[in-house]
Amino acid sequence: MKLFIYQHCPFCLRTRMISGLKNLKMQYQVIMEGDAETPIRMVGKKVVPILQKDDGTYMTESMDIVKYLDQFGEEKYTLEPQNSEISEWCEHAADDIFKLAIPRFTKGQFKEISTPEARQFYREREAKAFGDLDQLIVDTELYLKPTNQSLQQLEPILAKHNRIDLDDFKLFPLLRSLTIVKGIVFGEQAQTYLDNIHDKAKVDLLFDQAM
Ligand SMILES: N[C@@H](CCC(=O)N[C@@H](CS)C(=O)NCC(=O)O)C(=O)O
Repeated sequence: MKLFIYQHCPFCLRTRMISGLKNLKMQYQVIMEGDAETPIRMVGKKVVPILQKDDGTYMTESMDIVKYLDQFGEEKYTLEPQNSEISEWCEHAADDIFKLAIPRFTKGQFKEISTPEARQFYREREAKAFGDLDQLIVDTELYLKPTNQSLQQLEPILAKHNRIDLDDFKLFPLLRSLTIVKGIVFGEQAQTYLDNIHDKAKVDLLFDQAM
């Protein structure tokens, strides 16, 4: 099977996470930002992630791909959540997390933006969605403070969270996105959570390019 992804993309990360957790034999292809032709040829629209199954057919929608890939192998990861706290935390924290992570993604080292044209395309795409990206960086404190507070609230929730379930495919990509943000303070539980899933799923964190 083959996954078409952007390296920075939290939705793509969901699919990389399940593939890694399950040790699936997966090929990866990074689509360049600005390359509309490749995804449109496969699925009729410009979107990632895209899974190409072994029979050659394609699938989109990250959570559908996660559930599909969980069918392989013994151990199951897409279990129904035991409580709603993680999902509620994600909903409450996501806006500020994106306002911190997205402008930094546009400056980061990712294959899909490894040419000046692709980076420019990505900056324009995100500016359309999030507004002035430079201003978001200037306003970092506005989003950093509440996000660090939210991370403190996450600690007791993670302390009693002892198995991977569906909500982790939302939470881990959000926390991984925050690893590109200088000044973010992960509590002990969140740091352990990040390290564990990073190890088990073999997906990269972004601390080395925090800015
Ligand atoms: N609901 C989709 C959302 C995927 C999505 O928004 N992907 C972004 C990349 S982060 C995208 O493809 N944007 C369109 C583009 O690249 O122009 C999913 O969960 O897979």
